[in-house]
Amino acid sequence: MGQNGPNGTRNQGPRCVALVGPFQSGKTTLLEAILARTGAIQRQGTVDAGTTVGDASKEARSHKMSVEASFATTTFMGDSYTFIDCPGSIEFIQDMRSVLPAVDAAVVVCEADEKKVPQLQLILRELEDQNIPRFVFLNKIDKADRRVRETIKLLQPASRVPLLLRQIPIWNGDIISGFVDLALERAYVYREYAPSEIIELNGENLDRKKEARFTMLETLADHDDQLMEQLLEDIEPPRDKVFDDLAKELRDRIVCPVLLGAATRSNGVLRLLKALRHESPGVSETAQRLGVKSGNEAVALVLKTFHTTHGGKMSIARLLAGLVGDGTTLTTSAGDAGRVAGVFKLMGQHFEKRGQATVGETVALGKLDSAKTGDTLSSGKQPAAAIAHAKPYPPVLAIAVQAKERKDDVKLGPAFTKLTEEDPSLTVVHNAESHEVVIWGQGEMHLRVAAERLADRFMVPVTTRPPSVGYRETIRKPVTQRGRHKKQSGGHGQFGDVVLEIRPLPRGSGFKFDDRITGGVVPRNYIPAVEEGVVDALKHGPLGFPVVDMSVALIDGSYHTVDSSDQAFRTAGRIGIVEGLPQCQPVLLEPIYEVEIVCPNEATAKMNAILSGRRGQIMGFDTREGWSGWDTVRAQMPEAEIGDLIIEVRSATAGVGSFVFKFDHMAELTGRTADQIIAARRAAE
Ligand SMILES: Nc1nc2c(ncn2[C@@H]2O[C@H](COP(=O)(O)OP(=O)(O)OP(=O)(O)O)[C@@H](O)[C@H]2O)c(=O)[nH]1
Ligand SMILES: [Mg+2]
Repeated sequence: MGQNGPNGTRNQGPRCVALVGPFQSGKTTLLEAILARTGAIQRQGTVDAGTTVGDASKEARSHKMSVEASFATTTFMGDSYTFIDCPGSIEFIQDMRSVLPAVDAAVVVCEADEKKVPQLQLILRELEDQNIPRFVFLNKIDKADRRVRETIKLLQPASRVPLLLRQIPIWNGDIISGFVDLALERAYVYREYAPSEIIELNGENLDRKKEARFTMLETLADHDDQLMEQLLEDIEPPRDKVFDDLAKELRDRIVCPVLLGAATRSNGVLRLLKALRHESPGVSETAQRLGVKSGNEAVALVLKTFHTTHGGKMSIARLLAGLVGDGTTLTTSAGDAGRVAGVFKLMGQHFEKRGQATVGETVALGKLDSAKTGDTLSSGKQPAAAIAHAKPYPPVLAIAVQAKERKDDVKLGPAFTKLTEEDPSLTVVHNAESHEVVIWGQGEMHLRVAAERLADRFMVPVTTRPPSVGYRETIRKPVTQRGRHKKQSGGHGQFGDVVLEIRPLPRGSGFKFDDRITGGVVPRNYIPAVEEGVVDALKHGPLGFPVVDMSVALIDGSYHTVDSSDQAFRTAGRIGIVEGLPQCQPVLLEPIYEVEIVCPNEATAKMNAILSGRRGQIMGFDTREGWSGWDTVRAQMPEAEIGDLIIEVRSATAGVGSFVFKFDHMAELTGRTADQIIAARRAAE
């Protein structure tokens, strides 16, 4: 037993705690309150004024929302704590997923808002899957207009384990003026920007406390027979025993304790910090959870790669074993080694050089070129096995980007590398056919911020537009066409002459070339050139798109002993196609994808409407496996309609719906839509 707290919870080393939760629930404000309360900052800033540590980046300030994880280290009662303020928007959820493996606990910042329950469920699911002990901090209690117990009932379906109310509010008319801590059995009144004041509990509040405390103990007793017996026999369990149970059941992730507060007024913050101090596990338990052995060899997980404008690349990492100092050589699991150039303390965007870091600390490590978000680093001779395995969610939206100024073209490649190192849920694809560089990401804001970051952080201003769709064209009718190229220019002339039989092929066949020349009317050695000319002409059909699903047979032709050449036959082949295809009833082909949407089931009907509005064909519904209250909708729909589908899906699902898609087949497209696509293509050329 530790002397300063139950369950030996003192001296557990530096902690690392993630602040997570639905969009705009108050995480950044809570971090601000924690930093102010622990003296790391002089004054509590606000998100609205753009003065917080968590949202200090230019992008976060301009959108008034968190768009990446930010880190701040502070000291509370002699212990070091690093808090990670995670963005709430599902579009930026990868930043949360990347840091979770290495944290000791998460504080899930919530509010009493029905609409945010699906988001809460999504976040809790990540914590549950990664086995992270978690508290709920029920924030914005200053705005509460319903009983806290009702709020818990509302939120409970989002959690697989019981939400354990361990504080109840004290109402003063319509507002909450304080709270009772059910474990401590003490009552407090809130004071603005100051620790709450202890008050005497009496009358009705005393009765409510007894009842609520009993409910809390009953839940704890579900996993503690001795406590159950005490409750049945009406024996008051000792306070230390209750704290031990709270800590144990939190660490075993079988309950999720709920604390109350208001981050803007710094209410409930001190109790939250004390709960973290006494009840959350420390680094040794976290290392054990991850299978990291303690010892002299350093093992660290990179929570985020960050490219500072002046200080170069930083790897923000939590040290799970050993020590790291200036000059320590660290190796990634893939075996790439690098030397640490500087260890830095974190305070949002601010990095401060410091001495070596010890186990449990979360610091920035300078200049590890080959390390990136999610990597496991070690100082041992053998690379350590990778700890984190969370693969990013598949992307759902794309934009094509171009450097605003040509001179910046060369800077784009390195900027993309940095961008995707920092955020693995972004991918960059070069489309050779359309000559476009396409960034794929998790939503509109995610991509907008990526483009802003290219400009602000990596100094390459870009223009963006929707990426082009992979249209093709094909033919419906066969034709036999001569292609003749004859040119007399001074001395040496050019002569090539071919007859091509052009035929449609079934969907998905691609292109076939046949040589059916007899009697050497076109000499062998020119035939590959004919094929080249044909293939070249097929890149751009009469409608403006690559031509597929057809065959060309070379059936006849003639040559000239002096004037014929590869070049001349190439041209003849091309002419045959250019003149032949328009007579073959060309038709547009559009890519059709199979799309699988997941959404809370109250939105399923809306998904139907969205899909039919986008030329989708619904293939089936199902309940989503392992997700109570969610559905899966399968459909086939044109690529062009998937383009911005996510925007509609998100707005119909309070931000939580998503989908995956894969190419299925090409389908003929005629009529007005086809005419518009062809006209747009012509206009663009
Ligand atoms: N009334 C009230 N408002 C709060 C409280 N905490 C935060 N807010 C407000 O809620 C809004 C969102 O706060 P943030 O701290 O940015 O929330 P967040 O969870 O960090 O948001 P994202 O990171 O974008 O998901 C701001 O306008 C805050 O002022 C609170 O305790 N009471
Ligand atoms: Mg925030």
